[in-house]
Amino acid sequence: MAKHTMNIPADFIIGAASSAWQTEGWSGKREGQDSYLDKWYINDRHVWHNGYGPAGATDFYNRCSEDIALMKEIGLTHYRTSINWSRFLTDYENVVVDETYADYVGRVIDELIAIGVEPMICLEHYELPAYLLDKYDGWSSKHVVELFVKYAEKVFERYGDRVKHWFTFNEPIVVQTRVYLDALRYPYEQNTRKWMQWNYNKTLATAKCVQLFKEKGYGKNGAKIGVILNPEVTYARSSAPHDQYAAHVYDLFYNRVFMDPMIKGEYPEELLQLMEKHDITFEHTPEELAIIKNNTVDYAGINLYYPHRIKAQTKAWNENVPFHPSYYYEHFDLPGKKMNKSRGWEIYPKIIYDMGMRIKNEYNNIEWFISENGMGIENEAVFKNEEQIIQDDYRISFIGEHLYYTLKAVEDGSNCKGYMLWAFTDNVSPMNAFKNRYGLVEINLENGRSRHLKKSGHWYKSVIADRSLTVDLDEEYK
Ligand code: BGP
Repeated sequence: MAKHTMNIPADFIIGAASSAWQTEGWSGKREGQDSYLDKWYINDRHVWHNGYGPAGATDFYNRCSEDIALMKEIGLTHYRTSINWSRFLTDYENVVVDETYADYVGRVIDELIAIGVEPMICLEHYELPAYLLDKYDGWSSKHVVELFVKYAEKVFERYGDRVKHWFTFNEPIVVQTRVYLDALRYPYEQNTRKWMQWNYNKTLATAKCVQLFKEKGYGKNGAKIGVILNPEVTYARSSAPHDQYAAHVYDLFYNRVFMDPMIKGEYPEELLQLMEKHDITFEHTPEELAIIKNNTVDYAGINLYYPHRIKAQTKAWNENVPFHPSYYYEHFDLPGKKMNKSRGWEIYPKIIYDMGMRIKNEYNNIEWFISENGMGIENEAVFKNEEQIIQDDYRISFIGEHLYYTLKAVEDGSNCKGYMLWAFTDNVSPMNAFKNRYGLVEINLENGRSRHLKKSGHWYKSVIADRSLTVDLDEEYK
């Protein structure tokens, strides 16, 4: 173990993130305003840990002022959340705004600004209206792309004068990967071609929102529009060509499928060929590709949690099973890896540095920041001290090491502007609900969802105040 101290640049963001559906709860939600997630929860409550889900969440809808006061206490510079598309409108076709919900969003934004916390707003964090899934098959439909852009316009009109950080989607690949590629979630349909169409339509929707944002001059006051992506830092098991190729293909299907068109304006030729070969090419027009080309994002938030280790696929493909990218790869289980056993994710902080260098070298050193990174731990109550404060030293080490590698990437020239923790308070995860806790602030479910700073909350506060990070590292990666 060696101690390292790093200075944190004055303008470097140290914030925390969350989303609408994972915090708000259903208070005030009207009939017909279910999101896709609400519907999944309603249909399949048994898969949600201990029955908790979006219904109660953290009750942020009623307790936002309390949470914002805690943000002030910690001194966050930025806070990201989403606007719940399914609740922002009462009529998705004619984009009729729900004034009660819109007032609440405005209040959250104003209260954040008033205490010096910069709001960062995502237009979608999986909150696709269930109505649009039922009626148009969700993001399969170009009509839904148009409705999303109309919704975005309503949002920009309302809050564009004060919000400086906009994002179209959080992790646009996730819903369709779980639902249509791997059929792990409601409505359990395996359809690789549909997966690819959703991927494409979300890229198109992002480009159209960027276009609108520019045309209407919402960037004039220094505001920016980007996207939050979750590229998987991918390492091949070995240097052998077959493993290297497997990791390369994995990277094309899961990372470059969004990073290339959204940041560089074009799909990788090799990915287009693979899609052609496996008959999963998305429906598109030359005009749409031109919109994508001319409307890349201003910057990107990158969510990074753990590395992905890949080896070549060795089993023969069952011809009766439709194509899946795992035709080319298998996951590789690295012996001796450090684990967060609660979540089942490997801990390897250098992913942040490696991503930083990749963005610098392969993505025009575009402005970016860590938009999510964090550690979900089960049964945190056992770590309470006599004063009932959770002593989450494991989280302090986790954040410290990851922040260290973020700052190291900055030092080595990557255009990284910040680090945002997932999450500000404990909140609801898809299926895992409140099982794994991520927050700087505990939500005590046994005590009316009362809020309590954890040790990490106090530590984060001192890091922000001192603008300096001191961390013990297992080893120095060079
Ligand atoms: C990211 C999502 C978040 C959050 C986080 C933690 O992928 O953007 O919404 O949930 O992961 O993962 P999980 O909740 O599955 O433990």
